[in-house]
Amino acid sequence: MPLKLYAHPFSSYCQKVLIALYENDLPFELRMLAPGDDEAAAEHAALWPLRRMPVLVDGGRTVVEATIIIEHLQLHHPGPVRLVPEDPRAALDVRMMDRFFDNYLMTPMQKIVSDRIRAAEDRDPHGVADARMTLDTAYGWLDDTISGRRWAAGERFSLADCAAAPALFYADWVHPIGDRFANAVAYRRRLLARPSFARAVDEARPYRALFPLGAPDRD
Ligand SMILES: N[C@@H](CCC(=O)N[C@@H](CS)C(=O)NCC(=O)O)C(=O)O
Repeated sequence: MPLKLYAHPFSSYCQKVLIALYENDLPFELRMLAPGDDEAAAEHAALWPLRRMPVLVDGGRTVVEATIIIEHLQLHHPGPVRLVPEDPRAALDVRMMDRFFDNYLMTPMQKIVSDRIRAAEDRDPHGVADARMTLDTAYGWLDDTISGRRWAAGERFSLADCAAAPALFYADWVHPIGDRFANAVAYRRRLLARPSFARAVDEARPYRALFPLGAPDRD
């Protein structure tokens, strides 16, 4: 039975998993969660009442949370690119960086985006200002940490880079890194050049007009 992924190509967390699938050329069926597709939405809600995407269905098993989906793929569908190192110490470094990207780049980036979708009277300017401060601090930490490293946890592309790619991509759209942090900018550029992420970015291009803050004319 093929892997089935409930996802949308423009979603950052879905891209995180798409990168992992593309890295190892794993075949899967995309069950697209497009606005207005009530049937796909109902299937998704039945699988995961929290209605977050992506959701992976592998045989009889439903797997949620992008990181766990990638760990699941590593365990049950290993390919030539090992995204979670075998050595537990190295794996811990990768998981730490993965948590960093989800918690301190994805989360504030999503806060800024979701705030823009709200009606003007429901907006949360303090929350958005906090999110921007978190991004600034996270950019600075990343800039120091990534210095001398090719990928997030060292020389090998990993789960942490799957998290980093869409997180940095969209965070820079909502709160530009600018020229303050050259190492972080160069790392973002390396991620964009990675074929798995370049493919995910290309597949999401048709949806750029939907970006609530307006997509910049680059990338
Ligand atoms: N912690 C989840 C977060 C997933 C998430 O936030 N997905 C977003 C899309 S990028 C979503 O489903 N948004 C729709 C919603 O919030 O209703 C994960 O790691 O998979």
